[in-house]
Amino acid sequence: MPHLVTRAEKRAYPFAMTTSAGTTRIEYRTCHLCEATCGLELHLDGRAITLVRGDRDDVFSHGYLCPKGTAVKQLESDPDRIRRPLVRRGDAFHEVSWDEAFDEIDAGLTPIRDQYGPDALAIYLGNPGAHNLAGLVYNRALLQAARTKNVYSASTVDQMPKQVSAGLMFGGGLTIPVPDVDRTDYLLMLGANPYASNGSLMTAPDLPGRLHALRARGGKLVVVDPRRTKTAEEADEHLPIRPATDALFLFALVHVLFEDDLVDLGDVAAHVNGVDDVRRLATAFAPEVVAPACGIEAAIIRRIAHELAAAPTAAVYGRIGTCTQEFGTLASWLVDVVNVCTGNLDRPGGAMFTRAATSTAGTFSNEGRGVTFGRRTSRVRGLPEYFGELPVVCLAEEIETPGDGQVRALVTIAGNPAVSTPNSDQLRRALASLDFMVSIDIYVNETTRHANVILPPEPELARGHYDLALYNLAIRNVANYSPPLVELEPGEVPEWRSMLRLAGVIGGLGAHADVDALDDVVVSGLVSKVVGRRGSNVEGRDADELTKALATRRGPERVLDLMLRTGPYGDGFGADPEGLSLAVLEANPHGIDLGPLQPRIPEVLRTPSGMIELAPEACVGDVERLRSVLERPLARDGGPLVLVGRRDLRSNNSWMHNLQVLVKGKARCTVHVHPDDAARLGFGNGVDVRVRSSSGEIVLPAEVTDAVMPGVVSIPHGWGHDVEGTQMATASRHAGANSNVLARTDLFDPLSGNAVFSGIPVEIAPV
Ligand SMILES: Nc1nc2c(c(=O)[nH]1)N[C@H]1C(S)=C(S)[C@@H](COP(=O)(O)OP(=O)(O)OC[C@H]3O[C@@H](n4cnc5c(=O)[nH]c(N)nc54)[C@H](O)[C@@H]3O)O[C@H]1N2
Ligand SMILES: Nc1nc2c(c(=O)[nH]1)N[C@H]1C(S)=C(S)[C@@H](COP(=O)(O)OP(=O)(O)OC[C@H]3O[C@@H](n4cnc5c(=O)[nH]c(N)nc54)[C@H](O)[C@@H]3O)O[C@H]1N2
Ligand code: SF4
Ligand SMILES: [Mo]
Repeated sequence: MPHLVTRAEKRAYPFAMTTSAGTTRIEYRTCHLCEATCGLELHLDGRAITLVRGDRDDVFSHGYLCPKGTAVKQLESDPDRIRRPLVRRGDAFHEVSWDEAFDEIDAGLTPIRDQYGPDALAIYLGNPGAHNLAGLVYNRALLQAARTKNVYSASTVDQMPKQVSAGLMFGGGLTIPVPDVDRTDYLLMLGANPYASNGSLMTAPDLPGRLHALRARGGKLVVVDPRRTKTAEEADEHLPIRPATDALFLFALVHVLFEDDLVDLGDVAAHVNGVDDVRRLATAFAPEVVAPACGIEAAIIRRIAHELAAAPTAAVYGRIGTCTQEFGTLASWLVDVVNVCTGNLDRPGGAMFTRAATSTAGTFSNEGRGVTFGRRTSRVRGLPEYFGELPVVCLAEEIETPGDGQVRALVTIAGNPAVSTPNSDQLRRALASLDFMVSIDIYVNETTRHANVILPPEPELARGHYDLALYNLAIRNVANYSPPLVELEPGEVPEWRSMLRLAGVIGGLGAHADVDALDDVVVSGLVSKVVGRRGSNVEGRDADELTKALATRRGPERVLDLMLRTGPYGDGFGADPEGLSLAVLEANPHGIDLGPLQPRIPEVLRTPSGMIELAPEACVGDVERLRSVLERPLARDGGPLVLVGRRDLRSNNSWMHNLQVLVKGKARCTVHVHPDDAARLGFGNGVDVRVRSSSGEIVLPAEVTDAVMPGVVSIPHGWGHDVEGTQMATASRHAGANSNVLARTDLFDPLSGNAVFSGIPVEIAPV
């Protein structure tokens, strides 16, 4: 256990100083805006943020922050934010009381459910919910109350392929190894741009600094990306790759590792099944065979394989570019196949498993049950469920297709599917046709404008924060809790309370269910589970005793305290007086560093065999499909141009374009086109072009640049704010165009149902 600040020391916080404007308090809080979990130093005058700085004493971020972090100030005070519940009458929204809002919801949802059954209600959970304690703790209660199979989330436009491959290989959908960035000698990074995005499925504040340090200590960074990104520019080597061919490239690496006798499983050797199957499958993917499709020379592929094998430690890391493509699961799988084959899985400097303070998986003895998919299927297309949710590429058709089980009502929480998911034109029509819709959100935007009722969360600073999800994927074991910094004002309701009240309506308890009683049910369920769990640090203890010990807290904090205390570093309610609890985190406002990652195999594995499954059946079965792309023509040989996305440092998917500080300057929603392609198509820089796919078309300015490889065009997602009926004045003035009008619902990764954003065939012509 590291040194913990004592309670007495804690009383020194927050210190205050007086300014002409009043009293400025200094408080510390983890930024909730991306996966990097930076510590912020906030200067507050009453409720107002007067200054945002990086918290230099934060145990993980050491003072780093990005321009979005400072924009918390503008976000909290944005005049367009919804502060009170809204009810739509015709095209206009009206503020109502919370009771009126819930009466409206009850009157709208309950008859639909009574008449058509639970599946008539769909639920869509968006990305900010993964950065929000309320969402992480209470989404489940809502889903349990709903009992609908129509559960959708941003996961199937994001990381579902990695969850599926991790589930198949290691037995758990979040058992995802992360690159040990701080100790590795060699990092091969595919489909990620942390200089813009600050890391994903790899929680690490200041990745630019950490990657710089990697190189400064003599390590090597290789970036595989169709675009020359900032990360690629900062790397030792950039390998432009044709979109959606990562699995071919990775298979070729595996091919060379076997062919040249470089495979060495290292310490995990005794825990690996399927090595021979992988060897056999890789024979078909010699570098010379895949090189034309990938656009990477065979000699380079061979060299990279040798470098990976020779490096003292190395890690392969793939992110969104490797997931949102038609071979997302294969690519995600092969990333870890290479990690295993080079002996880098589960060793310092390689790809390792985090041991989060709230984790349960792998911290107790348990027979692995592995993962099962397809327990339910979508009604129209029969696509299988993954980890309890259906692919969001099915959502519009489930709303639009008449018949038994048709979706007639929708709840969205912290999501903007109208912009963030494929075929936006179709989804827009579908949303408009719903009988009833409820959203919990901070804006009237492209999605929530269709809602009958919108419920706002409390201000960010009025709630506690703990990155329950992201700390599971951190490159160090860390824990940091941020308490609420301001009081709720009359009329403000915490998001968790709205979620439980909504769960009450959906579960048939009416509009006025006792939220505190529902919360007690949630907690008693969790307590009885953990005392019944073999190997837990409170196994066999009296549930009432634990519940009493938690009684001073409510809501997400109570659940978090339970998770911390029964987690791998927990105090076990007295079992280990030195252990973690929420009180200990409260006394440590800059967080607690629980140390570098430690090897966790075999304890982390939950496959039925208890082994790493290097050749899961589902992946093996998909290899033939991969071979078929070897025959596809390239753009220069008459094949289509293909579309990829891109992210910008001052953006956050679709929802931070209403902040002037982040959108000012040159318009960023442009299509990047390589000079050769622009010349062939006959247009120049700055010209408006029409980009068309089989699902729709958009018009936006061309930016001719060799930062994108020939045959590939790039458009950022999350734009297109020029639709009627939204209330985002700044975003509307910087509208851009919605690239997901071009994304198709018939293009997805068949192993995970994940949407395809990389490699969509498009046509471009000047307007
Ligand atoms: N073409 C293309 N499309 C993509 C991607 C891509 O790379 N290319 N990336 C995909 C990825 S990785 C993701 S994660 C998805 C995101 O997909 P979504 O999560 O559906 O969309 P966001 O744009 O993140 O919208 C977040 C919503 O949450 C609201 N919000 C913000 N804070 C809060 C809060 O505290 N509480 C509540 N209740 N609401 C809040 C915002 O107003 C907004 O409506 O987009 C995907 N779409
Ligand atoms: N500033 C900012 N930060 C963000 C977000 C944001 O919108 N803005 N979104 C957050 C979210 S929700 C997520 S999921 C993360 C994502 O974090 P990252 O995964 O780092 O996402 P990107 O920055 O989009 O980088 C993806 C890269 O993949 C490349 N690419 C596209 N297709 C392919 C392909 O087929 N193969 C390969 N090898 N590369 C390909 C793209 O050119 C792009 O440079 O970022 C998070 N952080
Ligand atoms: S990198 Fe992410 S967590 Fe850090 S300040 Fe920027 S948005 Fe916040
Ligand atoms: Mo994401």
